[in-house]
Amino acid sequence: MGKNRRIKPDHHDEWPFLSLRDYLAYLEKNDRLLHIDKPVDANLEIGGISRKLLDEGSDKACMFWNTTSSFEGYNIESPYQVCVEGIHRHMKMFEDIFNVSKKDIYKNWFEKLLKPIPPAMVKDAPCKEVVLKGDDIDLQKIPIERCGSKQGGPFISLGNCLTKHPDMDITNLGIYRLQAKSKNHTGILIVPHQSVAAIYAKYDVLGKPMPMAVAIGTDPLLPICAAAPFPVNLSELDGWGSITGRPLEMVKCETIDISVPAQSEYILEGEVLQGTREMEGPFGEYTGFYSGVRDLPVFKVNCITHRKDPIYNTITIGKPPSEAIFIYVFFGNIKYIFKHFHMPMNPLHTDLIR
Ligand SMILES: Cc1cc2nc3c(=O)[nH]c(=O)nc-3n(C[C@H](O)[C@H](O)[C@H](O)COP(=O)(O)O)c2cc1C
Ligand SMILES: [Mn+2]
Repeated sequence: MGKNRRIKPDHHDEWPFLSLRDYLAYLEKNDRLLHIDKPVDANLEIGGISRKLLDEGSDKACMFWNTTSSFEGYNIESPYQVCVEGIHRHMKMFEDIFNVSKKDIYKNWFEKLLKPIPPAMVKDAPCKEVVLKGDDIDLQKIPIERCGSKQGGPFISLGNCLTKHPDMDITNLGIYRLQAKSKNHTGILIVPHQSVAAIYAKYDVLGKPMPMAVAIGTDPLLPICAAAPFPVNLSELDGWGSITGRPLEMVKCETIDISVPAQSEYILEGEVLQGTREMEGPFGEYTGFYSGVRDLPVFKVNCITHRKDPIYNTITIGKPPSEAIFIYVFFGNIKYIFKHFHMPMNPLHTDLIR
């Protein structure tokens, strides 16, 4: 490594990572970024490679420079072919992202969280280099992965979804899977105990769709904050600030009253409709079992903004261990709680304590 590096960091190639590229540059510097130039199909092949790397216990992330589409009969053209997976593949990565050793990770988190740092608005936002509206919106151009052979279609697996309760000036952040169904709409799974479910229900009472922005390809800490069980009155974005010791840079959306992380690779803007349901699934869950097909709400995409040369970020979900489980159980089912209740460390149990 060294002279042949392909990733240019946005700020620096060390902690705190302020963008995906800062982190990828750090991994590359440490010879922990694999590059694959051959065409790789987002339909099952990314998932297959991910499975192999997980089975080998790899601590490397994987860049695919020439991804082909999960959508039948569809080709992905420049500049959309680039995709990375595996940025949370190994415990070592969590140590890197928090800049503490494994044994201090939870202590560090709880101590720092006592001093939340809210985001700061900026004007200069890489995520706005390209703005697409109307007919130019096409989710099928993005290498959205289909990672299970019985999976009902391609799913956006690491979308950082930002919403706002109509009565509170607090931005909520969570990861909810989005099955890409057409150029401009996806399904969304909103599990009833999530904060987003309360927000969606409140918009329903008001008879309005729920505005939502989805940030894809962010710094690696953001999805961890998104998956952590924050109370409704504390924004995950302030939690990000507490860990890094600086405010997260945000910029206003084009079409909705929500702000998004400025350093993101892609932003989807739109609304989750009320009174509409479509079949979603099957999906290979993080428990290792397939969910069935069911009627779920719809996310209509009204604007896509992205960098000039965007990097899509995916994670392969499915039979544990998987990257999804690493992120989800990291704070959701802290192992101390399992110990306390004498429960085995099994993903099937995570929902019991949430
Ligand atoms: C990879 C991944 C996928 C997830 N998919 C979903 C999902 O489809 N629906 C859901 O409700 N929660 C999902 N979660 C869990 C939520 O992101 C998590 O519980 C979060 O704390 C919810 O945030 P909220 O309470 O602010 O809405 C997922 C987590 C991860 C890491
Ligand atoms: Mn929340």
